[in-house]
Amino acid sequence: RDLGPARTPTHPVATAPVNGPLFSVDGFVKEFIHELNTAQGVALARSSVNDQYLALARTVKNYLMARWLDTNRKTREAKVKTVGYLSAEYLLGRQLGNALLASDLNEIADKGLELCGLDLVTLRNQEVEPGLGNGGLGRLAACFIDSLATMNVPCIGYGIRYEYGIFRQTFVDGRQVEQPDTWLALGSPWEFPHPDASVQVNFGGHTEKYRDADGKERTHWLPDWNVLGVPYNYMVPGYLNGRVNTLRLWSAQATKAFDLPTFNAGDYAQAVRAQTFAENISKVLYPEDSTPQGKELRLQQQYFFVACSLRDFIDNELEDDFDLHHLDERIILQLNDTHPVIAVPELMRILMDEKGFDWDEAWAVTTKCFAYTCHTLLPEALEVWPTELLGRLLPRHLEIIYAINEQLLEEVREAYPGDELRARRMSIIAEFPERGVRMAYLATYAATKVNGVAALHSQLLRDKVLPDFSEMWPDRFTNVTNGVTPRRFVKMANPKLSELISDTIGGGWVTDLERLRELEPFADDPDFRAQFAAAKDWNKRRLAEVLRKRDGIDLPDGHLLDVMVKRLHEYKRQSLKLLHVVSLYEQVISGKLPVDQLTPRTVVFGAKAAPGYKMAKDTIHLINRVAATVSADPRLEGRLKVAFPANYNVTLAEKLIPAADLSEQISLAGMEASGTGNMKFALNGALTIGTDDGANVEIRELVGDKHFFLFGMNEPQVAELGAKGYNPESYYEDNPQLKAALDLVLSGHFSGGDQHLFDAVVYNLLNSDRFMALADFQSYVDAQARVEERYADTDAWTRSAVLNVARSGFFSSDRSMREYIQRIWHTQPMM
Ligand code: T68
Repeated sequence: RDLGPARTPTHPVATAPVNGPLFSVDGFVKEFIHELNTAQGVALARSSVNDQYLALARTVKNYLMARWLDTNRKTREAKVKTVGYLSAEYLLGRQLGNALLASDLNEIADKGLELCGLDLVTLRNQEVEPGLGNGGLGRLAACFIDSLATMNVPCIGYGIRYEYGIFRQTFVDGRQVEQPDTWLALGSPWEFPHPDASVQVNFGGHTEKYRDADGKERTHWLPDWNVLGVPYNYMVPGYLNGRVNTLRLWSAQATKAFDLPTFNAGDYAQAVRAQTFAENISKVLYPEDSTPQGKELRLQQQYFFVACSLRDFIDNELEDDFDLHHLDERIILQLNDTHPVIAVPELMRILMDEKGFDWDEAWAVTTKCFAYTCHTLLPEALEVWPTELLGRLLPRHLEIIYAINEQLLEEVREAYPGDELRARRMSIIAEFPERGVRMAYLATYAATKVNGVAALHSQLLRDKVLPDFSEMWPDRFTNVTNGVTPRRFVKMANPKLSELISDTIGGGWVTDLERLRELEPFADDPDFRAQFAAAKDWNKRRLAEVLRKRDGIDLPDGHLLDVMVKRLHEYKRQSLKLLHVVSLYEQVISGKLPVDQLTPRTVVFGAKAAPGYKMAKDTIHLINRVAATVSADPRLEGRLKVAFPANYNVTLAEKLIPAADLSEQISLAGMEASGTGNMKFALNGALTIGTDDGANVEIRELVGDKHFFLFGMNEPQVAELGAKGYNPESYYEDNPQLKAALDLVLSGHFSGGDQHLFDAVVYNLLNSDRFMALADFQSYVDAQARVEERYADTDAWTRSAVLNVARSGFFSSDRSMREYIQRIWHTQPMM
């Protein structure tokens, strides 16, 4: 980036620190109207809600601007170590509410807008959330950068500015239909593009050897095409602390908008079309959660953002004369799953081919600069890139990966002489079903630390996914249990509960969540419980309003609100929840259960399915059909309702989670790495019904068995049953309640008499049931009976809910960040 000659301004205004608008209602109104008039180019009287929203966003941004510039300057001057968080996904949620909170502008904005005849809530609802992630992994990245800013830790989040984020889900006749997410269409007030700071990224071609001036053999990559990465900066404001970190997302642009030879050959249209090809790279987020499809464009995306980010940090964040042998003193690059792992050979390439390091020097630096977080246990979720593809797209990187692998295998053979099987097992290069690069192995070998995301997950990662590596390098492995930001998911999403908490124990909990413990004694205070319950009711009424407007769904009063929201995946077992619903319904309509013995309950599902995941889409269809049938059946007398609002996203989560009574966390034990929704529910006073899986284990330990509804097999039992041979049909034959539920689906009751519409879902359960839903069915139903019993005793329920809040402070992402800092990153907060 060309910053031009040094400047020596003489005007006092040019040398003064940047000043934001005045922190008062007057200052706010002035700035708002100014933005409306000069940036939007409209008068208040003629402005649309979108004009007003954009002007408001820019106004708030202007308040944060001085702090941002200040943060950047101070960080640069201090030359401290920065966290470079590398993530292909950031599921940010709406920005305005968070920015208002972080800058303490809520009250001023509210009053100021009122004086303009406008309503803050209406303007907030105008924002389209940037859905630049699939689910938990992307949302975790967003929580982490929020915590780092709040804790005054220098961090740059690096990622991709997808033009289309996660698809918008609609239902047509109960089936999922995907619509493009046009989040940029109405304007993007939160971003700062810097086309002048674009970075070139190369692809393809071949490599050549040559001798440098010292006679050393060196390699040269001669790529055959390239694109530009344009950085877009976003503010990441800390909570009331004056720090504003940066999220830098890269957008792909053609290096040459125009192909002159083609034009000269007479094809004008083709000459311009070259542009679209390059720009495809950041066009769309892959909606595949947990099952990467190995598509070429996806590898292009991964290399694209990682190459841009490394180049940006080295060229623009470090001093010109910085000695890269000490790179690890200035950055730690956190690999958010394997998606950015191509950064490892990329850094090796830069150091060797561009900076003249020899192999050992480059490897010594590289291995100090990376740490790797794994987010899964599913074998199909571990990325393996075919060498054919990788070599075609990134020939130099494949060479480097082969060389890294040779070194790894040498180390293995030295440590375990004669154990050739082990060497083959640990090879970064897989030979079957095709030759491929195991990205998790590459990451594990290169990283200083490898972590799982919950205690159980980290243990299973060591024992089952990477046993050879953890045996050879036990100290490299660690656990950091995930967390969630209390700013967005409690303070912002649950204002009534937040007010009650602050009135009771003061406001310090927002940045020191363990202080929620101080609420424990109030669980026995009837007055406090009444206020707590009142906040829950308020949240339910707010949700009812949202669902009525957004989805045309009516939420009945006084129901137990039973919520299962997460990606649709077989391992998460939405089908188990559905079987429970169908079973309750079946028992009532068959006369086995008097309707007045049914606890009034509304079950809410929210889930997107990967567009190519047939079983998941069929399950969505079935849920919708069951929802329609059950909710319309007069025999249920409004005592059981199933709601499935389309397009579950962060914005809806912020309304749904605070209203929930019961949190469904029912994955097969050993399958959910952590979960983070589970934490958000507990912190908002929902009780969990869950398996011993992921972070559920830790939630249960902390809130106590009495306040958590545990069911199902644990991980060793799952392994044992699998080893013994699992026969789902035997559960169907032996359990009349389960049989009746499945038979009702097979009868066509939910499909207008079509007896085969849901064959795929039902026979998958009966014949294979990879995630053992039928094995856990009875235990789940029994646990639901315990839920109903507790719910019938309002005081006992509320007491448990209060204790869930009071004992869940551990699940703040601030705590997660503290652990990364102390055990993995060794960075310092700035004062
Ligand atoms: C989730 N993973 C875990 N993956 O499933 C969840 N995958 O248990 C955990 O709490 C969370 O990560 C945070 O650690 C994902 O969300 C993906 O979204 C994903 C996306 C692309 C490819 C593979």
